[in-house]
Amino acid sequence: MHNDTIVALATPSGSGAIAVIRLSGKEAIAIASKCFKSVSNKDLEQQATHTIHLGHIMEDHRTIDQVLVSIFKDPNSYTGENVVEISCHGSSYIQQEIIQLFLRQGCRMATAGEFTLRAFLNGKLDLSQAEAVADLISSDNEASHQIAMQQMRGGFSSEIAKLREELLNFASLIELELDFAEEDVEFADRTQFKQLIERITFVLKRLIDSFAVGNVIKNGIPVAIVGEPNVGKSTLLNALLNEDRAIVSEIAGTTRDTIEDEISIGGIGFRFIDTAGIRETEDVVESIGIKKTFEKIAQAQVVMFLANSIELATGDTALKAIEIEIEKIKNKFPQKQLLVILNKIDQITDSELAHVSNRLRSHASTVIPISAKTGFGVEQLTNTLLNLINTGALRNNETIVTNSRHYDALLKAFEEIEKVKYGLETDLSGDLLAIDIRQALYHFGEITGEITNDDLLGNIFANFCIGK
Ligand SMILES: Nc1nc2c(ncn2[C@@H]2O[C@H](COP(=O)(O)OP(=O)(O)OP(=O)(O)O)[C@@H](O)[C@H]2O)c(=O)[nH]1
Ligand SMILES: [Mg+2]
Repeated sequence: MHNDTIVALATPSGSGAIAVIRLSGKEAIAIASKCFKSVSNKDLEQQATHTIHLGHIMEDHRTIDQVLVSIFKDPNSYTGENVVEISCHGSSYIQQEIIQLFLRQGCRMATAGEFTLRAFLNGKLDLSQAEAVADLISSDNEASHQIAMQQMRGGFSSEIAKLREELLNFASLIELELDFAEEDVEFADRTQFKQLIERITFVLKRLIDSFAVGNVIKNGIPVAIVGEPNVGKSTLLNALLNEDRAIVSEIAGTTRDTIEDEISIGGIGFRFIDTAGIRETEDVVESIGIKKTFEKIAQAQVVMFLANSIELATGDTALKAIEIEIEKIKNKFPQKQLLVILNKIDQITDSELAHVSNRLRSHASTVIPISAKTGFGVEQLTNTLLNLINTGALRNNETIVTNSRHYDALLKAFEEIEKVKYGLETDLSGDLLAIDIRQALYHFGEITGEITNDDLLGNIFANFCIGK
């Protein structure tokens, strides 16, 4: 149990209409009460839990602000300790004055994530739920929000905890057999045990596979926009983002550095990367930009290759050159999902368009005609993007792993379970089997926090903001 009382600003720093300052610890209510004068002369310490009180924060006879104070009593609070939340006016000056006052009254400044750490240590949340709190705060689109909420409700950790318990049961039975080694008895039913291992393998596999989707959703799907100079890459970026983010001009080589921005489409975060047009050039700055373009393609999951349909409609030479370019990208980045986009179709005839797209379809499975300038076809493009991303698991509300620490522990648990499985098939002696089971249990425990150490906790909570 922590003896000190911590204080921090829970709302973002800077000024706003209202700010919330939070205290947690044994003395939280007592300390707040010393600095608070209720309008109806109530003594805070005598008030019931989950009540709100209007009054003033005072230092001696000086009034700092008029505030609302909410109190939550141990154990019915976020941290499981006495908690006081003070809603004050949101000037940075007032926030600082109040916090300083509480520090003088014996509070300590909270470290990053310390409120949630205390909630974990007091059994209010398990570790993966605590981590979901951080994800929830940073979620900025529907998909990442949905995943964080699900994890916070405990969906994924309760599944793991249940399997861990069943496994623990078998571990104890097998260890019990060891005590009766002379009698050669079998307490742990091997058939049932094998079935459990099958089930665990299935669940672990599904969770491990979900990480690919989860990771992408959490960080936004990187989409590189590439193509020759002047084909309209920056115009398309602006159309996708719905704002004038990149400079557009008729001069080839306008974009020299990469420009990135994120936007949520259909609830999924996409990170579009506008790149410098690829061409042979003597210009040093431009060639650095082009080198960067290739690096960006390497990082992207989807490559949108833009071509200027006006040029392609002029004849075979231009078409052949583009076909070679497309093949080059396919060879260089065979793993990437490639979309070929025919831009500027507002300037060509329908029959020209039919001819050009037919030719390019033999090189790429998806060819999308658009006019970045008028916005024609951009919606079809975003729909195609959404369909490319396998979000089936998300739509089916399945558990998705987004945290690399969990992923790591799941992989290790999987490895150990495979050993147990092999041990069962080869009639491995009980003592060796028990060791592998214990190892698997260890990695399960790492996820939910049954097994922790200070370094691990320090690492996890250091990524939180102060005041959470
Ligand atoms: N008619 C027409 N013009 C377009 C279209 N899209 C872009 N343009 C024009 O093409 C020119 C080049 O557009 P940008 O978006 O700057 O091209 P870019 O590919 O980013 O060029 P770099 O940055 O130089 O590689 C500009 O004059 C645009 O207005 C389109 O769909 N139709
Ligand atoms: Mg550009």
